[in-house]
Amino acid sequence: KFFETKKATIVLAPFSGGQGKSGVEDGPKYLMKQGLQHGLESVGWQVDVKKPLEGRDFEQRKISSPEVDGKVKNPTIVGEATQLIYGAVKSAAHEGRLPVTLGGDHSIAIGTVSGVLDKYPDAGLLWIDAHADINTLASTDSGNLHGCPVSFLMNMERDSWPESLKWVPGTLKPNKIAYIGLRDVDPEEKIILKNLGIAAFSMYHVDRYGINAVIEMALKAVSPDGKGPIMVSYDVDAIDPMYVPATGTPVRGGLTLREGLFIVERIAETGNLVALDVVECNPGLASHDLHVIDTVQSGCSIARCALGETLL
Ligand code: Z70
Ligand code: MN
Ligand code: MN
Ligand code: MN
Repeated sequence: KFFETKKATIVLAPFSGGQGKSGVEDGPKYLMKQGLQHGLESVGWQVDVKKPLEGRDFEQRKISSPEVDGKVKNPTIVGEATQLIYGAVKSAAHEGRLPVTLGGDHSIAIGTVSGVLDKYPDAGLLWIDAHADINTLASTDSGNLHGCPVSFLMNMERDSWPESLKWVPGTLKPNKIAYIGLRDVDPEEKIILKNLGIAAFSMYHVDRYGINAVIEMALKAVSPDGKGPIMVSYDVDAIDPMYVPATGTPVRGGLTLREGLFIVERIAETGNLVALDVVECNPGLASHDLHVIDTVQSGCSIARCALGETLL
């Protein structure tokens, strides 16, 4: 049992520097306005809110002084922002609270996962995403760091890292991560996944075995005895754009909304969840208001289900 009393900390991470589009930094504001905090309270959690990026001007810096280091975009602000998020998540975890971090783009998971691993070094990580986000600085074609967080978390090619990211401990082991929802993985990422023997369940596996079997296999992969702490880093683009249209890189053929919620309901049922990220909600990319509401409500549902809603 990881929580004596049900206390959570919502960590707001309004950051867009891991990719090129604007709007994803408004994700936390929309999720909060939709009632995410009240939703978690209604499921029985005491909730406080931390704003580690408050008063910083990352968005301004990204726009007014875009940085390119080789092919990597905006490494300085990504390093600074993720280190601040790391501090907030780490302290919440050490206080015995469950951090729920709201992105922002997925580069913020460099901070959240590192913070969680500081408290729970053997935590298993479930990465729910259409994308593998495991490019190295050598393999990335886009140069967007939201496509690279897992390679930093696993300490891959540290010699190539920008100065700003050298704070990252990089202690995640390949047998402690499993993916669900993959369907847009770069050729070099496929080679990395294969070489490291990482448990990766694509949409093919969801269709082949069903979501229930896939989540059991993913849990088994990261925690064979079923007792270890579990962190979920949930990119909303794992869910099909027909349910979650307002995201930076929509890829058709994704999880149904029910499959997407079932994953976190099942993890809630284990009682082993120790942290959650909900990332890549970009209200600015909606073509009309209903798309914003669908996307933001889906994000709120993910958080409530992960923290125990619908369990009788
Ligand atoms: C590609 C890259 C990515 C999200 C795009 C895409 C990565 N593999 N992740 N959108 N959420 O740029 O590295
Ligand atoms: Mn992602
Ligand atoms: Mn993605
Ligand atoms: Mn490449």
